[in-house]
Amino acid sequence: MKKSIARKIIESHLVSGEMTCGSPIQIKIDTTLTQDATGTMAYLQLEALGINRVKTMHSVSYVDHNTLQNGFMNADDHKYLQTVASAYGVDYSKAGNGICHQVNLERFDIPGQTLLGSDSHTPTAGAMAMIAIGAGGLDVALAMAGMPYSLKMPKIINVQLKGTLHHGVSAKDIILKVLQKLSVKGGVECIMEYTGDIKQLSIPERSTICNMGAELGATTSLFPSDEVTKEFLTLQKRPEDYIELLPDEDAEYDDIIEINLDQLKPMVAKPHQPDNVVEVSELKGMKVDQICIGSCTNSSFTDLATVANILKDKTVHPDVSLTISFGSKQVLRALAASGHLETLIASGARLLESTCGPCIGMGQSPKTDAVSLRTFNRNFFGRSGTSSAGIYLVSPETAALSAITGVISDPSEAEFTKASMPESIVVDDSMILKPEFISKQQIIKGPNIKPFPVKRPLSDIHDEVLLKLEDNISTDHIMPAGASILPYRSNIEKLSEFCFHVVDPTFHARALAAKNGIIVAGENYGQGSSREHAALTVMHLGIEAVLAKSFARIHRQNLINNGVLPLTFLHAEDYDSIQQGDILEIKDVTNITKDKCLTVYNHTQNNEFTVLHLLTQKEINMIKDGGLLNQLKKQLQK
Ligand code: MIC
Ligand code: SF4
Repeated sequence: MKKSIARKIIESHLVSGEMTCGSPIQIKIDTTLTQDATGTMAYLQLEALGINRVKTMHSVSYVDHNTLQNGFMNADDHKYLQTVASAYGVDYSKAGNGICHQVNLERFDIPGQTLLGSDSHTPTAGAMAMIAIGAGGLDVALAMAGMPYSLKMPKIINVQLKGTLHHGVSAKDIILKVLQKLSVKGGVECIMEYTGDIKQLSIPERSTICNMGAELGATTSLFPSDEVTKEFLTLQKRPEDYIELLPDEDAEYDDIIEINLDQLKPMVAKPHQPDNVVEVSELKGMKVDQICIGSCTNSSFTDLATVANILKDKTVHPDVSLTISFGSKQVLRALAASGHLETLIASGARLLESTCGPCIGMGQSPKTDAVSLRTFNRNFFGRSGTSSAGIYLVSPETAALSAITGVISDPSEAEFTKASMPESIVVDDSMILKPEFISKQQIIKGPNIKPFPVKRPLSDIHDEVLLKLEDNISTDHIMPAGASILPYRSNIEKLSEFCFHVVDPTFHARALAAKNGIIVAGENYGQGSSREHAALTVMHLGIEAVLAKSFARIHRQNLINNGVLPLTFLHAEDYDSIQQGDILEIKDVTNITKDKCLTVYNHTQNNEFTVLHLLTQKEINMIKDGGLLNQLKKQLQK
């Protein structure tokens, strides 16, 4: 068989299983990353596993989400993360060093390796020909403990890029086009492998495309490792990490998609889904209130130097607030050295830290009813912190030009130079602390660090439907982020007060009163972030099962890991027969077996329907034990 790159990497890391589409497989994980907002839970779970130090080739803990602390909570988290990293043999990247995906790309990603990260945009590393997968914190903790990662063998889709990008059209427009074609669930259980006319795309441009593959629901995305990769690694002063990794000629794929770059135009994703994509020309002239440039999608040197080229000798429109967040300290220093930083300051742009910033709602919530243009990857309802605002996702070129004009503007009609990679950069890892292997007693847990909750073993389910939801509910709906909520990521009881808050502010009180409950949802339930907190808070509030038309991959696994049953309707139309408040009984659930459907009896409507659990035997055992940690503890006791 002629092999794709994805197949080659999976094959060389296969621990068990058959590499046929949809079959359960396990792969060896070489490296991991965590970030602070998911990391505290991941390391508490790692501690519970009782190992001495991590068993991966390399693991890094980043602080990039909650950095501008108000109160002691984030600071407590940072100290815990620093000390636990030091105790277990994990590198610790301090706040301000950069966004995890950008720094990992610069300093650690190696072609041909596997990476598991507790952040859904971990596939950014696919730009360096890696199998890089986003997962819940517990899965990452297990990988750090040396256990293989379980997944279903994905379909491998070849995205062939044909032609040349025109002036003003960028990598962001390529991935927005793919999202327009395939939708936010078009990549579920797929790997997107990019080939064709890719030499014109630098590593940061490739990373933009792989990054937003997460919005397709894809397991991961990747590019070959070629001359462009070699140049990038040489610039990063690690040429020894380079290997060539190309697909075999006539490699076999499960599907092929073609994107014609010659015809591609600047694109924009309208509120409130990343696949709600049209050409920028359709919205040309729409007045803009706020523009945010940055995030792990578009904050590289080339992105921000191109922004500076557009802003040169111009000033930001009086009605627009423009912020720029830098991908990393390295990017910021390179912009300073090249003079671009001076241009950005002179234009009136507001410069933020090298962190996620407004992307995760840490500040810069737009004004009521605002139009906010962002170079980010997600525009889910309420994510910005202002429910009435409309978030439009665009390229840095579209964002920068619109910042000057004050209206949505088409960069293919403006004159400017696209920046290329710098000739040289300063490599400075002084903000990455190496582990000192301190004793476990020196791990500092301030009062904000609370133990994580665990579920009781599976028992009969006879509960009220506490919420009935539509399609494409994201983890930002389930467990919102934002500056006032994020400080409680290490305190599930407190965090759960905000569970489903943007959807129904009465949910928390109703769930507490009911003690147990069921959630009913449409397609693609749980898309978006890998935040395990969306499963942990729901579990903490007594939700025993989620019945949905379909699930997003990471969230479904997080539910299973935490003992909550994810059930899929056999006939999607049964969804219509259920009302919020109905009482459902999942018959004989404690005797759940592999490959057998379950029957749900609706006591309120007096009807019955069938649901599928699609669980492996291992997952059934996990659900019966009340989650993976309970199961592991039980095994350790034997
Ligand atoms: C996001 O972009 O939604 C986040 C914040 O980076 C999340 C992780 C989190 O919720 O902590 C993600 O993408 O997984
Ligand atoms: Fe951070 Fe935004 Fe990237 Fe998530 S998507 S890692 S919040 S920059």
